Amino acid sequence: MESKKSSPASSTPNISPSAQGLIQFQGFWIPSRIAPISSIISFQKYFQALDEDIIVASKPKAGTTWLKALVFTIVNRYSYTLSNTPLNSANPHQLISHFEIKFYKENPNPDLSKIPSPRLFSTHLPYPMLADSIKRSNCRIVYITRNPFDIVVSNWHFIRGVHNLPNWSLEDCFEMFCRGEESYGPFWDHALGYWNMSVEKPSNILFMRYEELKEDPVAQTKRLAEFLGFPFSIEEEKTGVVNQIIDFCSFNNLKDLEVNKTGKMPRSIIPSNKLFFRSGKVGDYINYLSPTAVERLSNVLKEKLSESSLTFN
Ligand code: PAP
Repeated sequence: MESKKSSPASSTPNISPSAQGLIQFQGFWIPSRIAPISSIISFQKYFQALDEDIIVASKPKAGTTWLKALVFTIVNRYSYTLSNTPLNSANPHQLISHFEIKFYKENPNPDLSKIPSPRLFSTHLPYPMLADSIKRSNCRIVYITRNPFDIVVSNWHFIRGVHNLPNWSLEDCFEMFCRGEESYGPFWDHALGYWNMSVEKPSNILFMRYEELKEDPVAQTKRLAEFLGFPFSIEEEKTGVVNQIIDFCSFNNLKDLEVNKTGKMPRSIIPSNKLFFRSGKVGDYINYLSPTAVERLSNVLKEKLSESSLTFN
C-alpha cells in the first residue's frame, strides 16, 4: 500500500499483534494491556444488567468520546446545567466507564448496585461477547460506528501514542486492519453483530453513525434522546436546548476544556486525554490513504458484508 502522508521511510514496518498486546479471544482481537482477558471473563460471569441500564458500545475511534458526552448530557440535563456539568472537569470516559477497561479490571466482581439509575456503562466488546444478562434484559445499547477508512487513520495515530510506537508504519497498521487484526477487530464482525441486533430489537439497540451525527446533529441528537427515554420537550426544542447540548459536546468545545488539553485519567495507560481529540473530521483519511488502499479495503468490506444489508461508503 502506498500511503500519502505516512511515517518516515526508516519506520518499523511490521509490528506483530502481540507488540500491541493483541490477543485473539472468542473470535476477536482484544488489546489485552488495556482490556485484560480476565476482566472480560469476570464481566461475562458477574455483570447483572438492569432494564434501566444504558450502554454505549463502539469500536475504538468510531466516536465513543463524543457519544458519551452526548449521552451523559442528555440523561443528566435536569441535574446539571452546561456550566456545572462534570464534563467541564472530567473526560467523558471517566463519566461513562468501560466494563472491561475499568470496572472489571479494577475488581473482578465490583458492587455496581449503588450507581444511581439509569446506570451508564460503556464497552468496546462486540455483541457476542456481552454478558448474557445484558442480552436477556431490556436495557438500552447505543452503538456508534464510523467509516473504517477514518477509523484506521485515527487508530494509527492513537496506538502510536499509547504504545509508544512512533515509527509504526501506516502501511502495517492498514494491512493488519484488512486482516481483522486490530483492537476489537475484525471491524466488519464487530459492526455486524450490533447491526443485526439493532434490526432484531430496535427498541433495545440503536445503531448510529459518526458521519450522520456530523451531518445532521439536531436530528441525530433528538433520535438519541428519544431512544434513551429522555426525549426533548417542545419547550426545550423552542428554547434551543438541543443546540446548546450539541455545541457543548462539539469537538472544538470538548477539545479546548483544560481537562482534555492537559488532563490524564487516573490509573489509565492512556498518557493524555488529548489523544482522544485529534482532528474530528469526516474523510480525513484522504490525506493518508492512497486510492489503491481505499479500493483494497472497500473490496474486503464488500466481501465480508456481502450477505448483509449493512454498508459503508
Ligand atoms: P476511543 O474509542 O478511544 O474513545 P473515539 O472517541 O471513539 O476513541 O474516537 C476518537 C475520534 O473521535 C478521533 O477522531 P480523529 O482521530 O479522526 O480526529 C477524535 O478526534 C474524534 N472525536 C472526539 N471527540 C469528538 C467530538 N466531540 N466530535 C467529533 N469527533 C470527536
